[in-house]
Amino acid sequence: MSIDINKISENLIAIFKSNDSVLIAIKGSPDPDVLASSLFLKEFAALYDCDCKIYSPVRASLPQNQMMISRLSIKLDEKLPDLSHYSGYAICDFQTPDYEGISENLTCLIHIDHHAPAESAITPSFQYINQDVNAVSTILSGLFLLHYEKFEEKIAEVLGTALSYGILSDTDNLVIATKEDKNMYENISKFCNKKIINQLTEMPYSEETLTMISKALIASIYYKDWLLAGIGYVPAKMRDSLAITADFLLEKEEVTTVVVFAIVENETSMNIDASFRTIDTNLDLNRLIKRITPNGGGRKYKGAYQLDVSYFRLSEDKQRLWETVKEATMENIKRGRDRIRLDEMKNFFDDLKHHFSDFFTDK
Ligand SMILES: [Mn+2]
Repeated sequence: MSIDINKISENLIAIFKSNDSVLIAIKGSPDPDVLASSLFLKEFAALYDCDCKIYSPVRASLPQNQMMISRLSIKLDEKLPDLSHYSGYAICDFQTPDYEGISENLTCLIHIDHHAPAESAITPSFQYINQDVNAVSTILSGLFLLHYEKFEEKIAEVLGTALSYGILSDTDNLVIATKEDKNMYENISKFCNKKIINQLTEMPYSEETLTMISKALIASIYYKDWLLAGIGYVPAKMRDSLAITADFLLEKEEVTTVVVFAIVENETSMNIDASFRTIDTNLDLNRLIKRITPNGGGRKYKGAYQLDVSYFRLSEDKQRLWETVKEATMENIKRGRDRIRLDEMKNFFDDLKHHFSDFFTDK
């Protein structure tokens, strides 16, 4: 079934023209396709003075999805807003238009999907389901291409990027794409920001590394301008992923320094492994790490240490052992950070003192 863009366009425009505000609701963990579709609807509605909010109660779990949200500045509301402000809701990329907590109170105005439809008691004002495409982004790309001149250049780029990535993500980088998906991608990708798409699609991470990154994101705590993440037990073959995770966090989070640590183990040994990454050119990582343990070191921007704790391998309560390691490691790093800052300050005052004594002794 080819996409009847004109029919979709007419219907959506009529809905957005006759409604002042529509709630766009996302079900489950937001993926690129539903994010792109929801964002497109919001911007398209704005052209007709219809104000939309995107409601997404579940936070994105995969790092590339989180990256998509932050790079494209997609505003999501985690809390259900006051429904009395809305004249209806829209839902994309889901088998049914039902949404518990919303359907009871608001009319479903729009439902657009590409999955096999499931039974529902709700009849949306406009429903479009096309199973011959692999993404709602494919359908809405058609709509974008029909109206792209109406969008501001910056918004057109954001939408082009989001929809391109939505198609790529739902088609395994076009591997399972239909002719329609490929055609739309070819045209929509002309509007995308190539740099962002590359960052999103070329994340060279394995499934295991992605799991580690997700764990680190959940476990991370902020300490002043630092971010610390203890991620538990990690098999020895995954040791390198600690550094990759630290790199990822440093790029993504607004901190100067990141430390990711874990207990790295194999059959015969157990080590506390910590990986440091910083953008602070003044930070002497080597000195800081050497103060925590002689079994490590650093240079500009990177550092690491390993501490052999094989002795504790026989401990039966692994959870308790990790809790102890985590607590002690956090404390050591926090103290290391504060101490080095104090040293830097002391050096600064020593210099100042010299400067003044030079001044007074008239050297
Ligand atoms: Mn989809």
